[in-house]
Amino acid sequence: MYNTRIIHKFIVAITLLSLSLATAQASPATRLIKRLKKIERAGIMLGHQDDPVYGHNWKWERGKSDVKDVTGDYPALMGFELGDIELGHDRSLDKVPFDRIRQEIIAQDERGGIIEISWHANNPATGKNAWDPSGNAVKEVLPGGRLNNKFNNWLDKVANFLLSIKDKKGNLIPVIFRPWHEMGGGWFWWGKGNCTPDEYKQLYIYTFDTFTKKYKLNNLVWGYSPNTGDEDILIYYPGDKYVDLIGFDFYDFDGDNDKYRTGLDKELDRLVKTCAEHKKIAAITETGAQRLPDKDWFTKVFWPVAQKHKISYALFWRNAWDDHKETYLPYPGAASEQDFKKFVAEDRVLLLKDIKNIK
Ligand code: BMA
Repeated sequence: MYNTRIIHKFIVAITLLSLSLATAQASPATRLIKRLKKIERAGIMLGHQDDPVYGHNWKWERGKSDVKDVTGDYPALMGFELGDIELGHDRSLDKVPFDRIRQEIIAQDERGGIIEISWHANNPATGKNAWDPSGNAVKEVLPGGRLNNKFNNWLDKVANFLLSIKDKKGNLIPVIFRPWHEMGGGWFWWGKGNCTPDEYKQLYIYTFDTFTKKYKLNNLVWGYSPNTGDEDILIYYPGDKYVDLIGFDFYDFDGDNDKYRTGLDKELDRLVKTCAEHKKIAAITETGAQRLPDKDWFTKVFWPVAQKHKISYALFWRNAWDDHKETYLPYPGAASEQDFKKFVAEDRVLLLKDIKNIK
């Protein structure tokens, strides 16, 4: 009897030890994927783009956030943007210093939050911005194309930034990375009409292989992030091997709440189904009602629909200080401030405090 108990304890100890060794050895990305799945059971994370660097009527202050000013807490997830880093600039296309972005990524990780990264890369064929679709750029940046060297140099700049985000112990900080997003619209050089679906897939896979093999980046949770529409959302899907998360970008741009509600419900339905079939995490990777025209939008438009679906997070787009059209979350004094407080008080809406202890 005595011996059996000792043997049993020994087996339990060995099992626990090997489990913790496995966790310690797992890559930062694998650990983040596991964590996202745990958090998903608790609810939907609130995300906000560029949250701690500027807001509706302020910029560059440290420790400030429109979400925190209204709710008392930071969003669970923060989005950051790398556009213009490929040109060797010190600041992003939204004028945020990349050093500051690095510091905020480290701070968000330290406080137990999650990070998502987007990249509105300039058009390598024309030198204009991401929204210039001309020049056959996708074909030209791929191996054999005349812009392949230039593009490798751009990837090098992005990879080096992603290799520079380390915690105090020197470990790479895991982030959700969703390159070449909204490819189903025609507005980006990597989008519909400007390359074939096959060329798009090659672009995504080339980026994936370069980052994971050449630069050994093991801290990226890869997001495939189409916009919405009637087409199959998997037209440009590079394959299960290259994707951890699928999320769409969908906005309430024209104040037509019914259109947004119906669209969101339909899109979430098919997203969640697709993610279940492909064993991927589901998210709304960009959303919001532009200019916040409706004071009850969060509890009357967004939440009644979003709460019906199993998704990891909803990332609300930025509150630009210099362009008030770009306002997607309330700031102190906004008409929807009280409604937003009600919304975040919902048990299944997660702020930083709700996730920081879910490891
Ligand atoms: C877009 C707009 C732009 C911005 C870009 C990258 O959706 O908000 O003003 O420059 O994202 O953040």
